[in-house]
Amino acid sequence: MERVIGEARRCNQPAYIVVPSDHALSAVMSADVKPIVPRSNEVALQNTMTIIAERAKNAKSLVVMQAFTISRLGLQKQAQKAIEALGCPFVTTLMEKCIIDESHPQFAGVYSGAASDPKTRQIVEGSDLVLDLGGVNLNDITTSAYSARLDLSRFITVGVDDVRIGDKVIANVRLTHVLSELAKLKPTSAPYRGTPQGLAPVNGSRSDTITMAALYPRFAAFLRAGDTVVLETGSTSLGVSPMRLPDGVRVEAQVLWGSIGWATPAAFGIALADPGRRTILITGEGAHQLTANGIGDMGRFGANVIVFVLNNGGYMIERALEQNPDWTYNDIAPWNYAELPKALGCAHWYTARVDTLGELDDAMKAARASKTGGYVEIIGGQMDMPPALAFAHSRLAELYGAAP
Ligand SMILES: Cc1ncc(C[n+]2csc(CCOP(=O)(O)OP(=O)(O)O)c2C)c(N)n1
Repeated sequence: MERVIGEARRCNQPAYIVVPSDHALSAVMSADVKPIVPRSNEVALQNTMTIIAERAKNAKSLVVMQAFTISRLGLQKQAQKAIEALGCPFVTTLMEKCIIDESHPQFAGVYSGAASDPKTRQIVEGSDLVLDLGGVNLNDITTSAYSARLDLSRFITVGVDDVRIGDKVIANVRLTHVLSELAKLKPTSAPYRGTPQGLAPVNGSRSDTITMAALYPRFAAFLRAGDTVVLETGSTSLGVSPMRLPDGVRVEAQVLWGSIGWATPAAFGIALADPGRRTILITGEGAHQLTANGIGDMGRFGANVIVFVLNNGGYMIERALEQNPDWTYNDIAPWNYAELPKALGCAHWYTARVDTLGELDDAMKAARASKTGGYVEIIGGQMDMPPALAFAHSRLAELYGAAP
């Protein structure tokens, strides 16, 4: 298909592709095909390592940022070994959480520009050398509306196939090989030790309505080793991502592309691909409306997913980031979300619609215990934002010249 599409573009003419009707039955990839990692150019790899070792030795401070490519390529263990050999702090961004457990003593927090914990921000922005493993994507979301103060001349970016040092690019050097070489380095000083952080305390009493200040610590407390949490673009991903999460939790998010509607069918696919883990979907109701039929597929194929839908009366993140929060674009049809699983054939799922913290706590327990699937519609305030979104909101309000 790619060849034909390439030809169509080269000739600037239509192309015709016929797909055999039994194509869908063929294996996507035969089980014995292993992805091939091309070799690195040995000289280029040695040059790279000499430069990194020299820069790391001379740097007064060094920090590692890791990109989502590390987990895509299954390089988590190698990255951890490299970070341990370097002995320096490491941070993640909103897009690449939990690649390495957040209880790791060298973990220094989630970096998101001015919305970061001040200590994390100082570690990243004050570092002489930032070693970017995998090619971190610094976009509007990961930098909290471009509030990052990063001097890119202090970066060494180890991409999947090349290394960028200032203006210089060294080609044909693979990420996996750089990580193996980094793991052989001897730390020049005692390793960094961050202040171990527990999970955020769960707050509020049973009869309280559900605020974001009470909701996100509950999500962190709810998640456990063996869970894969799928975060939809919207206020929920900005609420969950800065939270310290338990070890053994995996996070799937697509901050860079940010196409809403992704997370519901993605959770279905993730649950099918790895039934040994429990898949938890956390989505806003606006994004969910685009692809909510994916719930029917979960029921049909017996994927035991727990779905949390935050119903805050429309597109809150858009209200927060636009000049006029009341634009009609942000209002959506008021569905009865908690009734969707039944309508979509998930007859035995646990479902609930919750307005208070007590109801939420009970629903979380019952959804966790369900052997078929769980669906919890959480009623939230229309402009009750998690801190990272409130930050971006006030920053943009300043730019727009309106009162936050
Ligand atoms: C396909 C697509 N359409 C529109 C957008 C713009 N957009 C980003 S977030 C969002 C609304 C999300 O609302 P909701 O899921 O209810 O989450 P909330 O922020 O309210 O919690 C929209 C419309 C997008 N990112 N992708």
